[in-house]
Amino acid sequence: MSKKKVESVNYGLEKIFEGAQDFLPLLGTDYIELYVGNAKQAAHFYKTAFGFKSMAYKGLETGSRDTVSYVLQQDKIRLVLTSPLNSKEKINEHIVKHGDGVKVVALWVDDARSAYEETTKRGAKSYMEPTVDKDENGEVVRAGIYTYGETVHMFVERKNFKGTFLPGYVKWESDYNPEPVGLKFIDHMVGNVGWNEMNVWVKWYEDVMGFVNFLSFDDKQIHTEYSALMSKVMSNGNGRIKFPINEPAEGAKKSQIEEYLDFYEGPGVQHVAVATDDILKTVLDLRSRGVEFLSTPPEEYYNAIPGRLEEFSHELNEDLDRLKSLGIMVDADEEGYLLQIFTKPLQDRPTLFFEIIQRMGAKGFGAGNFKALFQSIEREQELRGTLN
Ligand code: TYF
Ligand code: FE
Repeated sequence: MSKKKVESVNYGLEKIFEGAQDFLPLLGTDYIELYVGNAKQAAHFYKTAFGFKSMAYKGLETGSRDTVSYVLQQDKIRLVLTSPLNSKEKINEHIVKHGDGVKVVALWVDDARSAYEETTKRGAKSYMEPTVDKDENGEVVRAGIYTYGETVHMFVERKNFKGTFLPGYVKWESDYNPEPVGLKFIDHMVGNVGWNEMNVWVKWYEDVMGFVNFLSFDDKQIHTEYSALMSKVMSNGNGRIKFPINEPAEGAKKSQIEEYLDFYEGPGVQHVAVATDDILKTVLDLRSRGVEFLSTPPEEYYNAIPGRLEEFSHELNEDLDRLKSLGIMVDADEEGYLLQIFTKPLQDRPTLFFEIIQRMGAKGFGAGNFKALFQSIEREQELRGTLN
């Protein structure tokens, strides 16, 4: 099984490299923007709990009359928290329908006009035509297309800009600067889509974005005694951007994906996975700051770990008892192992959550942990009365 996974990894990326040219070269994730009910308080939460730093701001003081945005940063990760300042602003509709959630997954490009043209001519629905914002620090070109639900990919070209974040923002200096927790960059971002829609979006990422299907998990692999889902991981040509896409599958009880779709009222971003190179420290810090994680897998799960690592002849650098005491999970494949843990939802609706991941050579998504993970999620669903 793992053998097959590795082959599909190589096949996918080679297909792109052999191809004439990547029509959508992506340099990385630029930022993630959440629409939230109270950006000021959300910014305080992401600083205090997750160790993000104040970076940039726009709002009434900078002449932005209708919206306010706080930009936070930790290493390569930029998080933008945006709220409306009056009832007429369109953002209200998004918040009323979806609650707090990810509106924009912005991608860093060298040429935003070309990215927009190449994707819209392949069928992408436009969100924003190429737009140039300027100030004394230069200019940024941005253009946006819709992906699943009301979620948007914004292409950001910032090669002629030296300022803070984007034109129109001021540097946000704060006297309150909690220590970072060691989050480095975004490893992947997962979308939940509707029943039987996974392959529609797989095709969309192939046709419109030039991505390839890098890994697949069907409901025979991803299920517990109660619920099931299917997932396909899409990757861009250089492998920097990975977007798994989930759809619910029929099970004895309600799939966690269906619960998400009910509460988000449609497709959207389910989780953002952030990489650390010291997950023991990161999770200890996060827990001490009040971040809540899904329940720790049972004894039997941890008893099986040494065998799983031995199967692939990997030696665990971390102390298993410490991993267990923090609830961190371990998965292994031919190439190495990975360590991961999942937060509870970060707002009252059971929608968006974070994953903390440390890759020790493994390129997978923790398939060996799916069962234990989904059982932890089901324990939460049970408490919420949403398993039926
Ligand atoms: O991104 C992934 O595929 C893993 C596993 O609802 C996962 O993090 C898959 C589905 C899900 C939660 C986690
Ligand atoms: Fe993940």
